[in-house]
Amino acid sequence: VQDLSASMPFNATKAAEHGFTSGVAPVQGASSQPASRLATGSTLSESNELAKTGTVAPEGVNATVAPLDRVRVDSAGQVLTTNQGVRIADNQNSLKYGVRGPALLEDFILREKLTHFDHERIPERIVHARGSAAHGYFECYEPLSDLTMAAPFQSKGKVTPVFVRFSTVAGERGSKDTARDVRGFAVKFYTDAGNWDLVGNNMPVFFIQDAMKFPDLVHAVKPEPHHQMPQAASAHDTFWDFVSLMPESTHMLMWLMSDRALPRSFATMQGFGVHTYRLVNAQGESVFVKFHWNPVAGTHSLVWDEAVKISGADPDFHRRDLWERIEAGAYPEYELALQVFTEEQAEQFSFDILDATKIVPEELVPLRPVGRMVLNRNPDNFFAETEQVAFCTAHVVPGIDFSNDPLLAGRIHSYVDTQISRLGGPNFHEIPINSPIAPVHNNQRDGMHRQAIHRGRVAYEPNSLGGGCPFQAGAAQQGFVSVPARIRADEEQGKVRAKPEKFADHYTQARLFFDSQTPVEKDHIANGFRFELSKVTVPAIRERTVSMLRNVSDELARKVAMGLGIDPLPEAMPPVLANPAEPEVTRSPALSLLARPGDGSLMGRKIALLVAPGVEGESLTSIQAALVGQGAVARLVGPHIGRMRTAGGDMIDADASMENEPGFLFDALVLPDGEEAVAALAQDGHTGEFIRDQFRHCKTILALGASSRLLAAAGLPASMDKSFEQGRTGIFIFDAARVEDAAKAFIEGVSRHRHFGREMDPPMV
Ligand code: HDD
Repeated sequence: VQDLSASMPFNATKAAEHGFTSGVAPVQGASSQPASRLATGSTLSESNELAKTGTVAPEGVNATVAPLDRVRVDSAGQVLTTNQGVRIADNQNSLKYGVRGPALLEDFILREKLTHFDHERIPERIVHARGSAAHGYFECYEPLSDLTMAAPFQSKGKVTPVFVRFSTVAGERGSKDTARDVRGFAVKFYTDAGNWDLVGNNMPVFFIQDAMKFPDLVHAVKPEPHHQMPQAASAHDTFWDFVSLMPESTHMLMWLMSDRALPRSFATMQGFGVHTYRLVNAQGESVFVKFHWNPVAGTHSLVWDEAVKISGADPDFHRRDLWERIEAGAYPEYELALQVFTEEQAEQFSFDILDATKIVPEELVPLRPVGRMVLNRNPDNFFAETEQVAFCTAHVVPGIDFSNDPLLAGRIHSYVDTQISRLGGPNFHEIPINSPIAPVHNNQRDGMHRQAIHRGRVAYEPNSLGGGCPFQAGAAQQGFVSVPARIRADEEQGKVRAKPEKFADHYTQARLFFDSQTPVEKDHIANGFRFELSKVTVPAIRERTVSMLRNVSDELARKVAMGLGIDPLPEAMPPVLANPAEPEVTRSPALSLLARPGDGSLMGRKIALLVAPGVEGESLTSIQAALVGQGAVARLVGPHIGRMRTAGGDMIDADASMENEPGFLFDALVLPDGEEAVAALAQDGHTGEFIRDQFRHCKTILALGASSRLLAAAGLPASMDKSFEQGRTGIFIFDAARVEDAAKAFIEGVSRHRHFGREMDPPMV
């Protein structure tokens, strides 16, 4: 074996395969630990097995991190090369015949660079194109082996690495985060028995009942084909044309028009598996299950006017929030809860558990918390991880199985299929973010971009030449065995294209949802319909939707009709099912967003402290310290960024300006004391906008000392004056000398998120 000169580029990964054992530091940063695949196993996933199986992941340590080291590249201190490892002498000029002469075809360095660039984009996801993701772990509370053999649930404290991608549905990859839309909530569990993807949404029901209608739904909601408008919005003719002809979408429309469609952040929304799945134990016994993710920070949403403004000032609002929370250690956390019920119970329900437009009310089957998920690490590279991650509902592990939900059946096909074109071939499971930690051995071979180098001559089974390997696991060795009878089949029916009768009850649960909302939430739902339908240009579609709403609530239908100038109220759309079964539950308080206020913590909340030259420094820094102490992000926002002098002569540094971070980007506002600063702020038109937006969006405002003048100058209604002092409206006025009391009252106000008592429609301010 010839010795490699220390001055030569050297790649330990490759060299080790050829028997070299020594050399200088590798060219690729990732290979600083010699990572010969042959040394550890014959497949990518195998080399990964032990490190990625997180038996223990102490808080702050992420078990998915280490195994990805084999593909991480860090170019610090490295020389520039081509993809073939050839060092590049000049990265500024193409090769020419004379400085003013023609460029030469033989310039392989230029051609490699441009060719690669030309192919840097891959097709975006047909839906859920806009997304953001994070690494984390799932920790099991108690063994659930009586219910399921699924690996993440086998022992108390068991930790399974996860990668979670949140998304909007309709918008393109570069669209805004704060569109009114469903949010995807897709979790990839890297279990030691293979990958399990729980591909859910932040709403527990769906628009349609059968996968046959999915392309129609998506074509209706996407920008209209002739002019490609509107982007990331359902407020247009084709969407409302379709859904108003599909009464099964009514229940989902209630959720979509509610504030659920405008989450404040990914950390403050629920997630749902939507379909009924099955849990299967080692004895092959199975029960039905619904999956729920509940955010520890509570559910919290934006209001529409705020969402519209945010989408202009910061289209990356949710992506930024997720990234910043994780960088700051305010890790998004969710509790996983299950609704478990038997087939016999399901048969008694007034609704069909195979119908994805129905929930199982929590009052009927309570939630059972089974573990928690913490997102504690941002991806290194958006494309490699967030873009290339491939979720598939077909990815289940022993212990999890499907129900006969016809929507789920279509999904089981669709996700794998879409990855093949999106990720360029059938080997997308070998992309590092997708590769399981469980070893992969089978006789599938070749295809685009194959990474594994399969050894030997056997790629078939049965075989004797390979010793019969890889061999079938069978049930005894945790091979996946489908639950034999998924639900009692009606043998007399044979093949049909039809639906069970209960699927035709389109309104009972829509009514349950609407009736379970607080008055504020009901108003927001009506306003959501009003806004969306006001963008519909065809009057018949608006009227048809109102006639559909009459089957849910006349109160709602009337409000919407009034907002659209529809008079008289149209007749109710004739229901498909004249006499639906009596529902078990007619009010479910758990369906209100306000039912889950969370732990009241200020972790991750963004609070603006307005500053200007001459600001009273002491009270300001004391409030700031109190907020930071609660985990809030307290930013000094001035007429400009940078340094300014306080009344006491100290220097402070403004993090943001009112121009670059307007008021609606913050969860709450502190106005400072200091005559000179207040005078300066009063001169700046941004101050009034800042205060008015905070007021209109019902956020907590604290005015210290002289700054109470700014509230009046901003034109807040005089009727509010009396309640300011008591803080009933979430507006607090304090003398700067009482800064400790002020901080206490303000923090309590912020923990309540919003003060809808001062909401007005139309807004007075
Ligand atoms: Fe879907 C993506 C969730 C119905 C077909 N879907 C996708 C994603 C989520 C969901 C979260 C993004 C995953 C990611 O972050 O990469 N989809 C749902 C839920 C549904 C649902 C909760 C109803 C219960 N979807 C659904 C149906 C079909 C699809 C009925 C087709 C028959 N969905 C897809 C897809 C996507 C997708 C076209 C686009 C990109 C991808 O899969 O990877 O295959």
